[in-house]
Amino acid sequence: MAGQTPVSYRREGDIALIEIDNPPVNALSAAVRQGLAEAVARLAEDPDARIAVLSCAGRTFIAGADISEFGKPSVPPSLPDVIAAIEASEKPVVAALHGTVLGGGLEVALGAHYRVAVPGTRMGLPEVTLGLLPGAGGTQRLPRAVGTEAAIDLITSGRQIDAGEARRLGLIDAVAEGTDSRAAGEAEARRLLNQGAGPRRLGEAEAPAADAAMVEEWRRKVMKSARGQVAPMRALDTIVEGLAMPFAGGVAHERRAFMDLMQTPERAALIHAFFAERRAAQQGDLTGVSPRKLDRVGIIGGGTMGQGIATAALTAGLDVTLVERDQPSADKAAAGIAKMLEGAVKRGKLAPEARDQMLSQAFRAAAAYDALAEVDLVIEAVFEDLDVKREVFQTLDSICRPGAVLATNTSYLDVNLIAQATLRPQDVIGLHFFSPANVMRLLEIVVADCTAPDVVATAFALAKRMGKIGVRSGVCDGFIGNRMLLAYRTAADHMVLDGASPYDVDQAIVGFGFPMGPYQVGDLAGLDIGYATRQRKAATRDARERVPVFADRLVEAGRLGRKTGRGYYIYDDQSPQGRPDPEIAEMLDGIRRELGITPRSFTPEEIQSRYMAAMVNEGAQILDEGIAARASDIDVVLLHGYGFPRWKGGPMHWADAQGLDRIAADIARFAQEDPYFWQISPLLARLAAEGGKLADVNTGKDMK
Ligand code: 3H9
Repeated sequence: MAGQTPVSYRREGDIALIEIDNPPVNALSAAVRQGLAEAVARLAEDPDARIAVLSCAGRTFIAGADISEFGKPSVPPSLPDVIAAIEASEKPVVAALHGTVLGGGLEVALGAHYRVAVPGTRMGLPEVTLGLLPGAGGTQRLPRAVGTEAAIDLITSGRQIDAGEARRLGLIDAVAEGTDSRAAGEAEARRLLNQGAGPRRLGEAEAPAADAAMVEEWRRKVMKSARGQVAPMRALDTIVEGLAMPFAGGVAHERRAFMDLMQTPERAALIHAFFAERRAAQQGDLTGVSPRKLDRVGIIGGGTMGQGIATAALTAGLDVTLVERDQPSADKAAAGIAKMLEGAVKRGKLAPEARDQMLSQAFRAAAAYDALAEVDLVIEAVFEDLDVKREVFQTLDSICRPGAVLATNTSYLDVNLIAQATLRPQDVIGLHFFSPANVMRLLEIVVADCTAPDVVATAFALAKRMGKIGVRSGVCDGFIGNRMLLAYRTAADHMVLDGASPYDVDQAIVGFGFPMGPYQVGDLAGLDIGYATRQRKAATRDARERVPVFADRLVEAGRLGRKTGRGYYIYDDQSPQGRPDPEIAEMLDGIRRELGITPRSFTPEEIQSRYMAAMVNEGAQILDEGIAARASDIDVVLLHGYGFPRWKGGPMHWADAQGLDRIAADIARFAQEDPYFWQISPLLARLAAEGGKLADVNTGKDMK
């Protein structure tokens, strides 16, 4: 209701109940901060209140500051002031926690005098994952609650802990029974009143010691784990430096660091990534469209991909029938799935009983397609060959019940041609999972010409149920991700032909922030994959296209990457992660001589700018063609499927931040050598000329 505060104050006997109700996650918007400040003032004036319980309605206690307010002018009261007022209260305040108590939410709880949580509550200070550090006293109050080392660990990693660990660390006073956090808070308040307990302020507690050797050790760890980022190290320094000051000085020091980080490109990129991931599911044309029934899933093909998809579906609580060509293959796939589930049990992600139940009741592996007659959705994950896939879909058409969704896991092929193999193309869609499918969060949802809206909605519902991020793509060779990959990989191959070594390229790309360079990735995936694609396209190749002859020669020499112990790198006991192979340089010299190329050197910066320009140019083209609905969807694909460094936000965000005119100028320069490859996307050229941004382009399929 307009004008109504999201914070309520009422009393039960001598206990004041302050409740925040600001769905969906009780973020600390200006109205919540104002409401909290008023509630604390009212508590002071209320003669009948002796203690207060602060709790939240809905699914969670406060999940943090309101991220959507970042970058806008700040509206008083500030969160540090509100928390200081809570802490200063003469009447004790008990924070009653449930859900995910994160960031500013945990800082509010630390400003309260006592903390109690219901089982299942999770807590953390995830600010570094947004390029920030806790800016409302967290860097100074948390160490006073749990000790310096535990605080450094939690703040520099941003990891969440459960109520049990929080209790052991001393972050909370008790884990209550039941699910009602307010009732738990009231019980704690009653107990405290009976004891005659007064306020207990972390801000008045003595600062814990910060052992120099321990801090140095953490500095080394953070340097390694947060390579390329500024926030985690700044957070560490802020904790330690602040603890050497009186509390008020430490908090002021923290505030300055928080404000500095607010201005960084890293903060903008990470918050962009956060909202981009959530925006991907918003599809304007699906408003009011209900997904189809989705309980039983069929999977065709029990290779690594089929096994991963089956594992992800089982873990999501779906019933799974996997079909292989014969019973021994079906049994082998079943064993693989059992192993993957066992891995989840070992990592503590799955209870052994749940695993047993899945394998005995929710899963079966069969050798005949008839087993799929009654499933709601079939995902085909067979060999990547159009004729093979069309045949599979013809069979499915004759077997599956009407209304079943028929999905292909192809990563390149034309989903329209696959759909046309059936008499129900409206039921056909692409679901491109990434390997290992039980781990990778990305799912490209490939919508073909005839795909019905409720089939698209079903695909998004599946993604959500599996805990994956579904990104919609139109049909084209490679969809969003693999099409981009081909473009930047080609730019890398051209540099290698012209004189760079694959090791120079990998190093420069790792230097940019990717976990691996393109040749390391190739070795890991198997070089035969790219070879097969090149062979498939050889007949229709344009004469002006430069062929990476060296890549073909490696495969023809039996060097397929890690699986054969040799690819671009040598893999053996001495160097399991791979070491450069001198034979590669010789081979490349020979090829350059054959092709009449005079080799030249490339600086890391030039390698990065060519690689990125190719990626951005292809992304702009994908956007212009409507294959992706918005630039942020492309960013999500690259972040979650291709190792793009999250703290740079994704290629489209990165390009906007660099300035598109700069990238367009780079492309124009590269085009002087190779006008065939370096054709600038008309959209990119136009935006660069107009001073526009990729982020503002919308092909009209989404809501925002
Ligand atoms: C901070 O606190 C700084 C302070 O130290 C200092 C300040 C001075 N703000 O993820 P979901 C929206 S930094 C605004 O789909 P789930 C989200 O966009 C903050 N909006 O649900 C989505 O909207 P929509 C530290 C937020 O159940 C909806 O809520 N806190 C915020 O899978 C549902 O979200 C964090 O970093 C927010 N803080 O996961 C926590 N949070 O429906 C960030 C969520 O329109 N949040 N929304 O798409 C999360 O990690 C998850 O959202 C959470 C729920 C675990 C809470």
